[in-house]
Amino acid sequence: MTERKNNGAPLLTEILPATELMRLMMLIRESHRVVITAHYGPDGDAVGSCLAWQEYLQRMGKDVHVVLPNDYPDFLKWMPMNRSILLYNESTVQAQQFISKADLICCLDFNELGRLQQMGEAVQKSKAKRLMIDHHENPSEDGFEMIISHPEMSATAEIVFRLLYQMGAYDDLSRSAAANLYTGMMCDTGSFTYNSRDPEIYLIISLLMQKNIDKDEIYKKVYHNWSQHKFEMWNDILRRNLVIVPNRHAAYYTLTRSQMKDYHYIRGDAEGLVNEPLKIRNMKLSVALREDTEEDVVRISLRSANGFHCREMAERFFNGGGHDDAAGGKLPFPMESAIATLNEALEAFKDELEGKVG
Ligand SMILES: [Mn+2]
Repeated sequence: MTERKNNGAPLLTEILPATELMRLMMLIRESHRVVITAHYGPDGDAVGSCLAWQEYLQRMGKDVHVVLPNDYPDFLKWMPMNRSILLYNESTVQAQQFISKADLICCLDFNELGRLQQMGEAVQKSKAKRLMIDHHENPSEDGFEMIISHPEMSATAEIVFRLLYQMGAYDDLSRSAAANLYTGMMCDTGSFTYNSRDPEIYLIISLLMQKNIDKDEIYKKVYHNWSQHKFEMWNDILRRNLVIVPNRHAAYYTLTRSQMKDYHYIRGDAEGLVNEPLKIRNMKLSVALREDTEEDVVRISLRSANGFHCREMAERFFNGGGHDDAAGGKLPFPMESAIATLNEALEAFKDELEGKVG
């Protein structure tokens, strides 16, 4: 097989027009000390895109630190280079130093500084220029030197790959960075089962696999890595806590701190559970109401299908937002009032929910 170079005719549609590409490359060239960050409650896409972007900037000779607002799930702790990540809530002083000395802060996988929670203030105070690379709808224009926003893309990792590819950095991309990018795309698409219709995604996967990543092993590490407690918790919640509202094609469940304690809950244990009720035929909406383990809030996760889009509900009722079919938000304690708010939301959207399945 001949070696593939990306300096010939492009295989992928270019993500940036030439002028924007120049702007990005100038922004990188002019910076020396870079902080890369992602949203609070980092997921596979957040971690994977930060780490791959870090590798590129390091190769460009920059002094780079990935600083995340708080910890990420244990099932991602095998990811190459993840040990270099600094957590703002645990190493605040050191993190603040990196942030205040940075001349460029790259904000990956989120669309407004509020999504950094406590870390947002430090980022706001820093004199560094800010670059957003993200795929959430409606990016805030405020406070960013440059915004690379592509809500139509599967994951921030896909955007990062396309940027690297267009900048001619594919040949130097390491196996580790390829694994991180693959993990990001896999996690944000439920292993390429949603938000993944663009044929070029599979071209990208092919290009990543040519870096010798083991995609089957990555799947196993992320998804078949459960503790027995987690398995039991999922079964019990679905059996005891799940409420199905058949005429509304909706389902919801609660998860309280005391239940989490019973199941030796660790961060990430409930991730993905909210997708389960959508396996019921014609289901349009699934909602999880989970007491946060760190803040006094009830975190709401929404997933939708069959023609209903949950984002507007997240915005109007749960102080949140997100994608059309995967959104989230939060409400103050207690759980009972969160359930009451959910019932109001179900009532407000009843025409769409009760209507014909799309
Ligand atoms: Mn993402």
